[in-house]
Amino acid sequence: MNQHILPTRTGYSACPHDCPSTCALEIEVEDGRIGRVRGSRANSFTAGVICAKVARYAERANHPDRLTQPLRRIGPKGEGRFAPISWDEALDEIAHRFRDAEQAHGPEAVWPYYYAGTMGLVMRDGINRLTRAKGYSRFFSSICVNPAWSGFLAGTGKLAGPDPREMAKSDFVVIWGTNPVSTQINVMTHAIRARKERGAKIAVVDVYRSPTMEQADIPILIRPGTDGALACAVMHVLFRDGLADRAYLKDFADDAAGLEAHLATRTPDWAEAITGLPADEIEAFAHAIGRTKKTFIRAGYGFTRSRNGAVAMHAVSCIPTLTGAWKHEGGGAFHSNSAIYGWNKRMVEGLDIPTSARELDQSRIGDILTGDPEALLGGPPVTAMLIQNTNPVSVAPDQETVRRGFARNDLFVAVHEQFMTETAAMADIVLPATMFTEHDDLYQGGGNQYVILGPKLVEPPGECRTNHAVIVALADRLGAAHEGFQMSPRDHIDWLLQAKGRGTVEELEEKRFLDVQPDFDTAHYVKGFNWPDGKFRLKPDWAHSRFTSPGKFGPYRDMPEWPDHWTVIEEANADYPFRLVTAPARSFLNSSFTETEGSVAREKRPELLLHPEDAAALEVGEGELVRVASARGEVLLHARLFDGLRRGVVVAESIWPNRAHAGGRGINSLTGADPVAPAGGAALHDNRVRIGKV
Ligand SMILES: Nc1nc2c(c(=O)[nH]1)N[C@H]1C(S)=C(S)[C@@H](COP(=O)(O)OP(=O)(O)OC[C@H]3O[C@@H](n4cnc5c(=O)[nH]c(N)nc54)[C@H](O)[C@@H]3O)O[C@H]1N2
Ligand SMILES: Nc1nc2c(c(=O)[nH]1)N[C@H]1C(S)=C(S)[C@@H](COP(=O)(O)OP(=O)(O)OC[C@H]3O[C@@H](n4cnc5c(=O)[nH]c(N)nc54)[C@H](O)[C@@H]3O)O[C@H]1N2
Ligand code: SF4
Ligand SMILES: [Mo]
Repeated sequence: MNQHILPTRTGYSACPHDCPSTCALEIEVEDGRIGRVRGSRANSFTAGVICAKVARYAERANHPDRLTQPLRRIGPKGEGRFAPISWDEALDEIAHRFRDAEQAHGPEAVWPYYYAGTMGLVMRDGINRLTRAKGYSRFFSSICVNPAWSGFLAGTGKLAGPDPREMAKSDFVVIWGTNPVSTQINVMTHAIRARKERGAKIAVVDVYRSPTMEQADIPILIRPGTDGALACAVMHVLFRDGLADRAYLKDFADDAAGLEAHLATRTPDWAEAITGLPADEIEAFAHAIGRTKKTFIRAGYGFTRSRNGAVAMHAVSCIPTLTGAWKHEGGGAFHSNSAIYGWNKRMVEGLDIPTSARELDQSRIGDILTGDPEALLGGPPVTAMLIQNTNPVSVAPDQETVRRGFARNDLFVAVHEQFMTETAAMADIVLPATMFTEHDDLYQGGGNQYVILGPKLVEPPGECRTNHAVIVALADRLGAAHEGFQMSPRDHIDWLLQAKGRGTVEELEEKRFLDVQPDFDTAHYVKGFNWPDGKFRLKPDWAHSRFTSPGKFGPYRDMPEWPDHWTVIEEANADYPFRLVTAPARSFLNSSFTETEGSVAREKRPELLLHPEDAAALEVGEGELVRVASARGEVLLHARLFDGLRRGVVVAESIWPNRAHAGGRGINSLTGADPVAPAGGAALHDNRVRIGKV
């Protein structure tokens, strides 16, 4: 091949992956391919830093295993044999099978299924336009954010908070139930700035000595699912030792006296018995929080992936209300900025098309595909699917049921993917998808405040097409009408920007990104929280959760009326004496990057972190293969002896494909799909298991 046909240039983009950091990127383009990827210095949140897996993105984008042509299954389902077909044949077949499904059972038999493999607003959400236009079963997204978001909303009333860059101006940074070194590296940039420039201490609350806890000044190591207890004991000490800001509480909280009375029995000793964290460490942690006005709590998703996760998130968000930290620059609690964008999604999602079709729960895909009448909401079976940007046959809980569902011969599945994932391998038709550098899209930061343009920089390999192109082509064949199908991705971006008064796509092209951070008073709730009386809800109204979902989920009627340790978690018992957490692996991103050699080489093999004393009691040695079983399934993992855990707690860093494990079953064979109260979602880190020698 000729070298340097085209000169090297730098393209500007956003990382499209499902990560709160949403980094602004600078990408070298050479000979029509991407090369090195760097974090933008001009973007004050990214601040020139990105994670290692995206820095070596060329490995993923230019990978020889990328899908480049449409395929049709030839062997039996799941065997993995496919033959190339043309795009027209593939699209005709999908349209034909969707029509058949509709004729046999009505439009709700078709279930378009997607998630956040790309976070681009056009490519991710456009599938909903087809769903609405055809009256197909709607998609209730639940797997990731619902416990966290419903928990945060319960107190503040709004999913936003202090500018995440203010962490650098804080005097005490508390990283609670997130592992940013692995999952959102830029949080560390700003936290470490506070340490360097202000001598701030960094506390990390986690259930194992994560790569983030390795860097903490104050490690707070607790048992899984006990954050509510820790938060309550902290607040007990704040009230008891005169560290609560009573003037602030009077103006900005609903019922501080009620909470104080409730917490009287939530002592550090009480919490020690639940969390495993010694009472004196709880006292010291509470005093550090109470005596540092500028305490910034960065609350993550990890600690909410438990059956009591929403209650835990709410309890943590109460802490700055007790201390009044919200009112200080560098103080308060931040979880997500999703409420600050306010896009009009009418064109992208076809929101003006009326539909009363059922909304099926993403996390319960196993129950849905195996015909559970309750999960099907009393409606027809699902017999046809189009899947974009997600890999349920690795990532969905209750994997044994999921795999049985996908094995059904009367289920037609089309998967639009970049790689032959485990879900694509179960499909009837596989369509090759573009990557973010190969299409136009628009991105918003979850953990920051930037709107970023991600323009097409290179031509896709082979016959790859965008999500938008596939949706438009199917709409055409299926007779689905909406203006959004006539628009290009660039038109959609322009429409989204203009509808919100954020200029045009040309203007954004010049600027690359927009900082839409709300002003200080708004971000810090200086004029009150987002309720009619402006008061933070210490006593949340769970029955009227502000989270928009098609109803209430899980045992929401049993939720405690005050912040508490809610015992609904899967406590260990005699049969299943260990608590398992399935924390994300640093070099993978969910199931993405499990296809790149660089990431696999770093992660090595699927392992179970096991306390050496637990290992000794089980007579398990370093590296030995162990059988880990829950009530839902079992998996074989190599034991890695690790003392950064409470005894009785084990961690498996994930998400490896099922097929990467001896025995062919992955970590989600152990996890459950029963919904978390009150807004749904999966308790992926809340599992009781037993461990045995193989
Ligand atoms: N490298 C990498 N980055 C990722 C991802 C990935 O898979 N890999 N996934 C992306 C996605 S989709 C998301 S949503 C975000 C999520 O990012 P985070 O907010 O960081 O959430 P989790 O990754 O689920 O878990 C983070 C930490 O929570 C801890 N944890 C688990 N249970 C408990 C508990 O009960 N209490 C406490 N205090 N801690 C607990 C885990 O041990 C883990 O260290 O990360 C994104 N970034
Ligand atoms: N045990 C356990 N299970 C978990 C978790 C956990 O912590 N533990 N985390 C959960 C969480 S938080 C999440 S969000 C889910 C995420 O799980 P997934 O949704 O499966 O996550 P991703 O790996 O981000 O993306 C899936 C796929 O999208 C594809 N993709 C990317 N861009 C495009 C595109 O433009 N077009 C098309 N058609 N495809 C594209 C990628 O190739 C990838 O295979 O997993 C959940 N499952
Ligand atoms: S830290 Fe997150 S947003 Fe930034 S490059 Fe890595 S995966 Fe993408
Ligand atoms: Mo997620």
